[in-house]
Amino acid sequence: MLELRKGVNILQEVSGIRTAEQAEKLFAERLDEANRAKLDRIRNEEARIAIAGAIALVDPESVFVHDGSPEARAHVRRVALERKEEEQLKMPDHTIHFDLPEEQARIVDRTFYIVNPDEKVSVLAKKILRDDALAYVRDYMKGIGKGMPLFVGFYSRGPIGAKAAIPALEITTSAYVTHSADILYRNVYARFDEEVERAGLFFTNVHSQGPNRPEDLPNARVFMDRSWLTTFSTYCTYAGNTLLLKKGNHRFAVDLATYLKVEEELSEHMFITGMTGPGGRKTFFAGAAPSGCGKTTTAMVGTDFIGDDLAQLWIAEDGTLRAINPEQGIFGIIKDVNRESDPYLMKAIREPGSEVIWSNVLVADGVPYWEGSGEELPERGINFQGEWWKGKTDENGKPIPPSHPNARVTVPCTSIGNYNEQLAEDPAGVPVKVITYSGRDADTMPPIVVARSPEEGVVIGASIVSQATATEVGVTGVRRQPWANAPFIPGPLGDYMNAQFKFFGSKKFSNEGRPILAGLNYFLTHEARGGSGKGLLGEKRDVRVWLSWLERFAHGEVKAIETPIGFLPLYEDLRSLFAELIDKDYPRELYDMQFSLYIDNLVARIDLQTEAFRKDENIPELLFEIYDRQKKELLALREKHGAVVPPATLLEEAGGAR
Ligand code: OXD
Ligand code: MN
Repeated sequence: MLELRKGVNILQEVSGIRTAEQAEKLFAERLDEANRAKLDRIRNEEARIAIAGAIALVDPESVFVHDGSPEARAHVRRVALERKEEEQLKMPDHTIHFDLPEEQARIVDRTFYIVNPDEKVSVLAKKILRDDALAYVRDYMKGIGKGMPLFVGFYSRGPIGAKAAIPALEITTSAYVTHSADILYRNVYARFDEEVERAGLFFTNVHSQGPNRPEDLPNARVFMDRSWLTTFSTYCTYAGNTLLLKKGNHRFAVDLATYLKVEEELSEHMFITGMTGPGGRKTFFAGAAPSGCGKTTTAMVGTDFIGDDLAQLWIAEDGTLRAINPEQGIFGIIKDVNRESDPYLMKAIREPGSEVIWSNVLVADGVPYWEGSGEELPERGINFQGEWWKGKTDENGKPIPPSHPNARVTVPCTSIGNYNEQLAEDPAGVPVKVITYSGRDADTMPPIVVARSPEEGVVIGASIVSQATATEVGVTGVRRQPWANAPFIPGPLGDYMNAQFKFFGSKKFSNEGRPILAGLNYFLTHEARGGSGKGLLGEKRDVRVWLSWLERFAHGEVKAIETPIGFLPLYEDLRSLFAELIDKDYPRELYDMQFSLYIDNLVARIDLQTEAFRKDENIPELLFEIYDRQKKELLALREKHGAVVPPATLLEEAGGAR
């Protein structure tokens, strides 16, 4: 359930600014003439009250209204340097920002949804009661920005005017956060009122890093008020915790899609990219993967890159699935990024011409370095924990890596060579034909499997499991990661799942427009699949082949083997794509290791998921029916052919390819 405007509006309550008159009085007192004039262009009363409320709450020294002009953008960059939130690097327009050593990722233990009494949230999320959140905001945020500048920014989450785009306010004492927003989001100052009118709502984000001292970090909080579509973020700087236009507002968008736009829209943790197929046709993909599992790399493998992290999807009047990227830049992980696997990104960050904010990498003589770059690293420098030298260890004797595994680069998409700006800016979105779901799965799912029906596709998404990554503080082990969106699903998973079934099963799709849904897994290892080598069975460059096979399949140009878990590719088709696209030999033994069904692993996975989802409430019965059916079919296969069933046997069982 989601009820907007329910309960006390915390920003209004704590700031005492509830009416237009109070807001106007505050502006007259606190804004200089130039900024008051800029703010006067924004007429939406609710937005003016929220902005005034944020000013009264944070109590900054000055207020800067960001009108999106080049001068305003330059001002933000200048203040970021002056206040030492960023430092200039050797390359023009490149800066470095460091987050505190203990805040190198999302602080999931201090991230909460603000809820009203009796409101349920996802079992995978943390919640705080409205009254407790109110007390926190009052006790810790009042006056938190004393002596600091406050930036008021207006952004659109998506191409302005797109059906699924939503405008948002980003109000922060951090010039770095505003600078990041300027790279990652479209400024909508000039059309803010119009966009609020069209979308029917806007998001409000209020942040202050306060004094940014390690000792304040236990008090750091990220709050998302579902009812008032407002976020609060304190005592932190890492963009995943502070630039709540990104994941904070994504969570609200998920909520809106789940409860108020059922069978109309979805809001997903997905990249969007196009592949050029035979005859020059373009086929678009949207793919989910947990943070730190290669979404950015996959997106850039396409010929028409649109986005690397988030997707707003809807069913258009013509029955096609449409997608927009709410962002226009990337906040990408910079580990194992090198010329071979990420040529476009490397060009953008290693050659002049792009604006780049680096964070938490190693800097020596004004040049940033990171692990897995394929370049020689300096022996000394400054990194996320201060001075660094080769061999330096932490207090437990563990070696400190030169750059943090969750170090990032913030880059505009226009700097990426294969970005299709024209399509990415089109409010009509791109037509998506293929949906993929991935995780770091070492032993169970084959590299590609296409769902036999939209419902089975939803179940592939529900069943993602993945190894923890460096994107969340203090998280380890293999975890369930439903739709790779779980950290951003506010309500119960059953509600979200229901919306997924309704959306992908919708009759509004035309035959041509209905997408295929597939699992994609690059992380199978030799060890788990009876190989003689070590580590991963495939390479990053294979991704092009997997996507291209899906492209062909979506157009009905290749046949496949039907199995209990879905359709698998035929060896010959893959072999010729490997040869044609990446000039690589693809031995049959490798295919067999990758595409044999490891029945015990698959059944164990189904059991794990069934048990976990059974503990949750209101999970659609359809999920369990599909698991049961698949399990039965898998056990029958094992009975007949043993625990590991090679694709040739599966083909025979299926009575040929189809
Ligand atoms: C991100 C994340 O930064 O998912 O995109 O952590
Ligand atoms: Mn992400």
